[in-house]
Amino acid sequence: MNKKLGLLVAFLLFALVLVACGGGETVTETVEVEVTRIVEVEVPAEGGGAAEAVEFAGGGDTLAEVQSRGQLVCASNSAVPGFANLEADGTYTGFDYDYCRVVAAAVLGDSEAVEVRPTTATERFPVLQSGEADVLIRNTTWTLSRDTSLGFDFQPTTFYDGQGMMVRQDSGITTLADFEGGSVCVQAGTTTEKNLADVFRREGINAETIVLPDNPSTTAAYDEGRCDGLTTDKSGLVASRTQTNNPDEHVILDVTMSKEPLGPLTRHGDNNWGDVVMWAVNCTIEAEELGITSENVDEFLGSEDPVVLNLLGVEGDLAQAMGLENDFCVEIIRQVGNYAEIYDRNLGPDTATYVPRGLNALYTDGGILYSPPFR
Ligand SMILES: N[C@@H](CCC(=O)N[C@@H](CS)C(=O)NCC(=O)O)C(=O)O
Repeated sequence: MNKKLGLLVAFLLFALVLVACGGGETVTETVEVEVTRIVEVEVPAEGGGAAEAVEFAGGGDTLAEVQSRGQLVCASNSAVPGFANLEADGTYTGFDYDYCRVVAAAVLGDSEAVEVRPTTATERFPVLQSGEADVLIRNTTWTLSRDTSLGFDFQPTTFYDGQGMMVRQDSGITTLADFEGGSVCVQAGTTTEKNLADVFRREGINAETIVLPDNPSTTAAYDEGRCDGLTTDKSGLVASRTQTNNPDEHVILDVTMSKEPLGPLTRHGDNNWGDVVMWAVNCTIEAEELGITSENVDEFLGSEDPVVLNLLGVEGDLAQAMGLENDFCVEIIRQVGNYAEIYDRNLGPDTATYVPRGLNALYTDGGILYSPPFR
């Protein structure tokens, strides 16, 4: 381990210990801020600038590592039903988890070759930075500072979200202004925490913010009545509502406090691995647009449409430039499905975590999902 990497790991461990020893249920700004400092302050102290920070955060050849290991280590979530949830039988389910499977299908031809590394909001960035995981797929918002000073690359947004607010139906709260003199539960290490402070400041609302370390404790604190409202991404609120004692007693206000584009992250500096994850995601979106599903993908192999033949690798050798098999997209669709199949399985009308497609519809259906060409 070189000196810089050693220093980084030491600081990250120190930061994690700080969090673990944070004491009590209520914490203030923790690891994300610590990590930001580590990356921004420690690297220049070693004599580098922005480019050094990127190298420091880890380039490498993740594709080769995953292929030789035969398994993808995917940093994700374990407590957000619909997105990434550890079930009672020890298996994972969810939209984000399915995107871990998409990457494994693309790279290894086996969507089940995934080891999930569950992370809280505060743990997720050190886990990817240190190389403990190959990719982070966990309701993580694409922001400038995460993209730059934290040393990541954001791959295509898989879920366009926005921050919302949940309240008890009988609370009488219908707008953010009604929080004057009230309180809100929020999870540490999230964009949520910062957006809330910004919105309340902008609107001149004086309310107490109770910051908790993870999703279960944040939802439980709200459910026990310690706060008047619970705020996170709207998708997260749908998940959290299922975790309350009486979901029907809670409503999600018709308020959107921010933009939260959620998608996979890779380490900055490993461009080829970033391309692999990017085109694996794009495959699912393009397949939906072309009407290719896990059920009919084999029929499409005999298509006469050159666009389909390129996507499925029947013609051309597009994927070889990334070090993948030409049929990587066939494996994704066959084993995991196209975007709509993944969405409906986890967030569709027949699930307990139903979220209307909204912005996440294809651009041809009034949404903003759009894959660049497989050309
Ligand atoms: N998208 C926001 C929030 C993401 C986030 O961490 N949300 C919480 C609340 S839904 C969560 O996933 N918690 C899971 C956990 O701590 O186990 C971000 O990137 O900061």
